[in-house]
Amino acid sequence: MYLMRQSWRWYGPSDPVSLDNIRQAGVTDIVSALHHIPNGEVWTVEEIRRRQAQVAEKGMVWSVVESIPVHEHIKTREGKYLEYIENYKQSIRNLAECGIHCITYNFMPVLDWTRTDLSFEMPDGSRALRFEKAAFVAFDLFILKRAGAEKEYGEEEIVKARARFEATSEEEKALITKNMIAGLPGSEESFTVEQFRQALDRYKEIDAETLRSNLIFFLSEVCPVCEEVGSRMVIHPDDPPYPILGLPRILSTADDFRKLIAAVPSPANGLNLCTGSFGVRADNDLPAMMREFGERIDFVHLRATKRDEEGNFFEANLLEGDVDVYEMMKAVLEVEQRRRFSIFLRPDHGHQMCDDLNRRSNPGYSCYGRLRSLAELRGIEHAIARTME
Ligand code: CS2
Ligand code: MN
Repeated sequence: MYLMRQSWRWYGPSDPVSLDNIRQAGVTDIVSALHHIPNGEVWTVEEIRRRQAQVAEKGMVWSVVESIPVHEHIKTREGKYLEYIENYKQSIRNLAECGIHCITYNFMPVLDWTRTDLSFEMPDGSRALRFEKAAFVAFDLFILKRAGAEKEYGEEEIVKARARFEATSEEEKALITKNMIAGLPGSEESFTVEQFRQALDRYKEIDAETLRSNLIFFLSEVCPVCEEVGSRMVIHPDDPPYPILGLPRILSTADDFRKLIAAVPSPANGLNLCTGSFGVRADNDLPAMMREFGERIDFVHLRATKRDEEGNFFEANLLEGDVDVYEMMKAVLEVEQRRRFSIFLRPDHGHQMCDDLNRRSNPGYSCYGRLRSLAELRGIEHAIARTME
């Protein structure tokens, strides 16, 4: 049987969760990135080997890169984008030389994932990440004061956002601002409000079709290199999976990925199916996407969000959200047997729980919370696999 490769994101030596702990969770494969190398620069073989050795010393393998960040100039196709693409190719070659062939990236303008609350208290006392619509709209309209923003919201949304803003302390406003733009770990960028406005401005003339064609250009450059060295680029979906702050979005639905394959059919053009990100939209059928795109999915993020009619969502306990984890795992197992390939699968964000609550951790990347998810995933996989024997 082909079972998942039990994977875990480790930010490197500064990650508060140690490799010793990770190993005890049953993890075999590490997902990591060289976060200390500035966006756009080449990852040298020497730096890659250093990280690999740290992981190998603890009996695991660095198998997946998450992510080589795509420089903003590549997304907007301006400035030194050609040079950054060449550097990207070189990083792909260097990684392949070290035996690492699965490369995650995203093509979200300016921000990686976005949440208003990084410490939302659940009824059981654990803490989750949350996107609160009214707080988000209040940030956009009354803190960022983005020109034209009010045209993008309904009347009722604006009324709610104003009430939310007026009832919010200065301290909490500062916190929401920080959560929105101070850069989450792995996003590599961090802004002041003024810098953030400027960053958004660079996308004024870039609509979704332009952004998509910039992605297609980027892929048509790097995919041939991947094919040469046997690697695959797996794109992470937009989070949340719809336009925000006037920014275009191009990887929020199954159809978005269909378009991408039609434009760049190379087998190196792959998908990182993140159920937490895609799952925020009720119209994304995740197991169906797994089955349809399975040949191109080498890496899966398992996480479940819970949404409501107002557009809020929070990251729920794995088995209590909107994602049908059982159906999803079945689809993963089917694809694995069909392909004769073990997919890298990691718990995405987890709650802060137990001793996580007494420690600092990267938002979403606590130890116990993810351990709980991984344990549940292994149980589900085990049970399904037994019925398939
Ligand atoms: C991650 C993303 O924490 C997360 O949600 O899945 O930050 C992901 O690493 C990037 O979008 C991939 O480029
Ligand atoms: Mn994800």
